[in-house]
Amino acid sequence: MASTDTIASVATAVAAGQGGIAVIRLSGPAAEATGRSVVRCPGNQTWASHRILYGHVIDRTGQKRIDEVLLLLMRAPRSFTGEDVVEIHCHGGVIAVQQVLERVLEEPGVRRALPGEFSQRAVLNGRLDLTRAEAISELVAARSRRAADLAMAGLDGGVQTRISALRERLLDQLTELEARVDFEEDLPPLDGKALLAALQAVRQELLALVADGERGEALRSGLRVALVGRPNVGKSSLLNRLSRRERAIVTDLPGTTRDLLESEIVLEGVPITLLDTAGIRSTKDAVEQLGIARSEEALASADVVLLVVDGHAGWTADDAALMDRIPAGVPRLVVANKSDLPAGLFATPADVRLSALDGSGEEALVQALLQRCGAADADGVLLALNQRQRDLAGLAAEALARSQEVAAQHLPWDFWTIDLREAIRALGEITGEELTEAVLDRVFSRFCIGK
Ligand SMILES: Nc1nc2c(ncn2[C@@H]2O[C@H](COP(=O)(O)OP(=O)(O)OP(=O)(O)O)[C@@H](O)[C@H]2O)c(=O)[nH]1
Ligand SMILES: [Mg+2]
Repeated sequence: MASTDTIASVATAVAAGQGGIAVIRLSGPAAEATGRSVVRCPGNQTWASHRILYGHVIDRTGQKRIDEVLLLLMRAPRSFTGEDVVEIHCHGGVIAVQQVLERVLEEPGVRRALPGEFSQRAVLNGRLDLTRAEAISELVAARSRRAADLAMAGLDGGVQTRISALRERLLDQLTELEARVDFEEDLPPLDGKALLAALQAVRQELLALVADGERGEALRSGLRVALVGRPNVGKSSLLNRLSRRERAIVTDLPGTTRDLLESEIVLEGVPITLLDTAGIRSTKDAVEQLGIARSEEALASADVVLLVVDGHAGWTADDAALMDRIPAGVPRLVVANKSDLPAGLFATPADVRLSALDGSGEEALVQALLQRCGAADADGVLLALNQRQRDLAGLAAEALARSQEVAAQHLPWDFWTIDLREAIRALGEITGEELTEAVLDRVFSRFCIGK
C-alpha cells in the first residue's frame, strides 16, 4: 500500500524559548530528494541510510541560511513508517522550526501530515500493529508514571498478544464448526457442551480484561475531584495543601472563591484534577451567584466529590442539603476540616477528619480518595485496554453470551457460527487483523500532529 505523497510535520513539542533542538520528520517517496534539495551539506558527506549528515537549510533562492541542522536519512523499509524517512534536527523554539517546515513544504510532492498519519502509514506498511500504535499515543499522553507503565505494557505487545491468543482460540472453534456444517457425516460428532465451555472461557477472560481496563482508566485519564461545601469551610485551603502551593486565595471572609479553579496533582501515581469551587449558599451577589452555578456544574461532572464541612462549626442543615445535591452514583467523601480546633456541637458524619491548616489527616484523605474512586484497586492491573479496545472486547463478550442461548435452543451448527464470527471480527478490530477504513479513522483521528 505505497503512498504517493510525502508528508512532513514537526515531530517534537513546539514552545517559544524552549527545546534546544526540534525534529521535523518527512516520510514518503520524495523524502530523500527533499532533504537533498533543502539541506546543503558541506564537504563530501555521503547520503547513506542510517547515517547523520551535517549542513544548513537553505532558502529557495539558495542565498540565505535558515538554520544549521543535522539530517538523518532512513531508507525504506528500515524506518518507522516503512517508507523513506528523513528527520531534520534543527534548533528548537518556534521560529526556526516553522521556517524549516515551511521550506520543506515548498518542495514538490510534500504536504503537511494529518494527525496520526505517520503511525497510520507504519500500521498500513506492517511496521507497527494497531495496539502498539495506540500505546505510543498513550505513552506520549501519560500524565503519571503508572499511566506510562501501562502504556509501555501495551507497547511491549501485551494487548496484542492477549487479544490475538483469544481470537485464535475462537478461530479454532470456528474451524471445527464449519467443518461440521459442510461434512457432518464424515466427521466424529461435535461435543456441543465442550464447545460452549470453550467459548464461555474466552468470554470470561474478555470480561476480566474489560474490568481491568476500567480500573486502569483512572491511571490513564486521571480523575476530576471537586471540592464543594459551604463558604469558609476551608475548600481553598485544602486545595492549596494538596497542591503544595498557594494556588487559591484564602481569607476568613465567606464567599472568597468566585470562580472554578483547577489544580493538577499526582497522588500515588494517579493524575488528579482538583476543582476548587465557590462556597454554596444563597446570596444576592450576582458574581457569587454565577460562581455558585459553576460549583453545581462541577458537582455534576466530577468523578469524585469531596464534601468539605467545617468540623469546628459542626454539622449544619446546609451541609445536609448540599449532601443531597450530589448526584446519585457519584462517589463522595465527607471531609471534616479544622480538626485542629475543638469539634462542634453536632458531630459531623465524616469519612475523614483533617486540618488543612496543619496537614494532619492528609494521608488518610489521600487513601480514602483513591479507595473511593477505585484507583487503589488498579495497583494490580498490568494491562489496561483503552476505551476503543474495551468497547470491542465488550461486543465480543456479548456475541459469545448469545451463543449460550443458541446452544440452549439446540439450533443447528451454522447458527453458532454467526455469533462466533461476530466475536472474532470484534477482536480482529482491536488487533488490526481486521483493518477497515472506519477502524483506521477511529484510531488515528485521536492522535496529534507529528505522530
Ligand atoms: N483553624 C483552621 N482554620 C482553617 C483551616 N482550613 C481553613 N481555615 C481557615 O478558614 C478560613 C476560610 O478558608 P478558605 O480556604 O478560604 O475557605 P473556602 O471554603 O475556600 O471559602 P470560600 O471560598 O469562601 O467558599 C480561612 O481563614 C482559613 O485560614 C483549618 O484546618 N483549621
Ligand atoms: Mg475558597
